[in-house]
Amino acid sequence: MTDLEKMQGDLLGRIAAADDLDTVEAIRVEALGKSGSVTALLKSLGKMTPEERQAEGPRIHGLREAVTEAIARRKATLERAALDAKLAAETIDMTLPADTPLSGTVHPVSQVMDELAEIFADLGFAVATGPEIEDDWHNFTALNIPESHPARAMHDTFYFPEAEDGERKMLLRTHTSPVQIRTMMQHKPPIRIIAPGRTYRSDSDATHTPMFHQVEGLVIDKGITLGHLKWTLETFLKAFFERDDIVLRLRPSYFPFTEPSAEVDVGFTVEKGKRVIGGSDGWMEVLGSGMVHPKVIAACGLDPDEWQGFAFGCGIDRLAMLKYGMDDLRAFFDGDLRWLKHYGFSALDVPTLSGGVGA
Ligand code: 2NM
Repeated sequence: MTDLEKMQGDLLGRIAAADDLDTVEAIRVEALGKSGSVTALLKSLGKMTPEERQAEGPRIHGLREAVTEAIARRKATLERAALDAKLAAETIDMTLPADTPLSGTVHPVSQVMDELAEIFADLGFAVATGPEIEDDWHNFTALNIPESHPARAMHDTFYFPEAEDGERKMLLRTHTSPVQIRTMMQHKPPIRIIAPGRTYRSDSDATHTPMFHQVEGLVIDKGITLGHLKWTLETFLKAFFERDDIVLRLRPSYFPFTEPSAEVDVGFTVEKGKRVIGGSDGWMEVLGSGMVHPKVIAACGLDPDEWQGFAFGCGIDRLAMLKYGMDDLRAFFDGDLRWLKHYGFSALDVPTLSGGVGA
């Protein structure tokens, strides 16, 4: 074995055996540093005859490359192991009590969800939830949105990579309607639920975030009409905005899952340059709604000749902005503590109908 081979074997052995980054760095300095052993060999090339250099050059450069590469690989392995250990050690149990009690605030979205639950509980509605990762049958097909329907493109859906068997196409739910589908399939009517939660669409600008919050409502019973729908929405909006002068305007519209469908506009007035809900100086689109399509009822295994219903949906983030006078949607999800302190609610301020839902 030549001296070079012995040196290389020795260095690579020590690099492989190094069990922390400091040891690897010490070996690097010792071999490749300014006065390192490999560096000295490289310098010695300058004093050789051209013939010697031709023979020794490739061997010395080969040694340097082998050592450099072994050090880089060992460093990467140790860094990955250190990160894995750190991640494993840094788990946080979010359910533990905070050590500075009540220093945080309730996010306006959570506050509005609590208010919705309170108002609709008073009308006999339960809160239903379901998975945010859905399959394409619950998110689209059951809602009378078949494969080729343009509404699928309209929803800017986040799809997961296709599974090997291509069986269940999975996606991030684009609305909370799959919760209503699951409820209709699992429970015998009468059904009265609201489904609040996170929804996802690949859309991002001043008024859209890729994750947003929706609430949808569903009533299934015998003899349900558009009149029940309008009364329910009017009663909800009066309680939510805490005003009696709420005026609704139902405008014919189209959704694949309702027939007929109506866009619900709410009258607003302008106070101190800001639009506030109430009165009727102008109209603002706030909700979508309609009578649940017989095909949707049938897809859930119910007889549409026996059961009818209405459904509605709206954005929770927008409801919060309208009620609490925030004008930048993106600030909702920035996690800026100053914003949270300013717009957040006290954890002790639980919304109640008697105390005012937004007290
Ligand atoms: C909306 C507007 C109109 C809706 C329909 C259903 C279901 F599952 F019953 F068919 N859930 N939600 C619906 C109807 C949602 O949101 C703008």
